[in-house]
Amino acid sequence: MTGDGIRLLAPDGTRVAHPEHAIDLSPEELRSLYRDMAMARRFDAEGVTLQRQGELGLWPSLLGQEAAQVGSVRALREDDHVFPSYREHAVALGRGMDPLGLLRLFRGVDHGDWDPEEHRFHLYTLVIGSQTLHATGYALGLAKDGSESAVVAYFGDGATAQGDVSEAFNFAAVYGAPVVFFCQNNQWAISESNEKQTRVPLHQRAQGFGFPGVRVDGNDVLACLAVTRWALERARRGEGPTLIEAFTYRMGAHTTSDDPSRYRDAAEVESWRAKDPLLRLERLLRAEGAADDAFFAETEAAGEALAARVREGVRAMTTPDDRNLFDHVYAEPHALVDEERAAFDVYRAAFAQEG
Ligand SMILES: Cc1ncc(C[n+]2csc(CCOP(=O)(O)OP(=O)(O)O)c2C)c(N)n1
Repeated sequence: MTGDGIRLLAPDGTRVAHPEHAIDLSPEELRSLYRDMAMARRFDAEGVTLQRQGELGLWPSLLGQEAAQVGSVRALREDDHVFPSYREHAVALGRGMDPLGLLRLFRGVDHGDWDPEEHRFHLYTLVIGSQTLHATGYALGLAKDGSESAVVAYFGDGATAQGDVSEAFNFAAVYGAPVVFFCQNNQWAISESNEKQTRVPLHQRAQGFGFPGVRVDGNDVLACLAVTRWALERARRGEGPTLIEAFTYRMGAHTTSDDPSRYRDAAEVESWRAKDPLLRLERLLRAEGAADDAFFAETEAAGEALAARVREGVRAMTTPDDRNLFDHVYAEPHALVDEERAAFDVYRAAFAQEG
């Protein structure tokens, strides 16, 4: 254990032994973890570019958080459920989500129209921390149905200052909900640093609610996978919730609307660059002879192909009929909604008359 948490892979690519969280992965599994991180990074970079080109309204970058997301999602079974925040693009890809589904939301052509049941990946949540309550309730429902599925709720360090998260922790603890609280501590809640958010390390907070909390090196994909597996197994055995604090760093801006140079030091960003999660696994793969130049070139080409596909897909998206705003307010027709739709039609017609 280092200050950065449970670690199985050091920044220089060497393995670190851990008595409780050893992991045994084949070279192929290691390569596929690398590939998933590389694809997520390329997809994310394309999100930033598309926003800069005016094709998306906003993009929250995951740069730096690939290991936390890819490692944790790899631990899930297909029947488990994910309740994400809004930065979980690598988790979405790991669940088999269509990347264009995410981009439609950020282009503003739909409200996040994916079916949460299809990949058991629920909707992105911008109301900070509220998905921890949804996840806890869902986990209790699964347990009451006799299911062995578990739930993972993703949220940031800033979310832990939100009342909803404490309520979710308490409820999950008291009722033994099969939920894993996966906090990506990327050090900043927009411009608020950790020091302004909490007086105790975040993982220690679980103790006060009566369940285990652990810190894991969030830039170490192996440790994130091993620790999430352990927490999910606890959940499945009926031992209740676990808090995982993945200690990581947001390398980019909070969103494309943010300028981090106004509140954080370039030296801090540089110090984290040395802990890059992809570089770390690349070093291991090369040192153990599990991947060669050809593999990295192929992976890069696959990333470029993904980027080209999403770029094309985004540009081909058509603007929806804005009357669909009224379509899914209620399951059944509703007089007030009909009235509002009619008023909207009158409003729109006024523009047509003006020419
Ligand atoms: C309930 C609520 N309060 C405030 C906000 C404004 N807000 C948007 S993102 C954010 C910071 C969240 O930081 P963190 O939880 O650490 O997640 P990160 O963005 O770093 O992944 C805030 C305060 C919000 N969306 N919802």
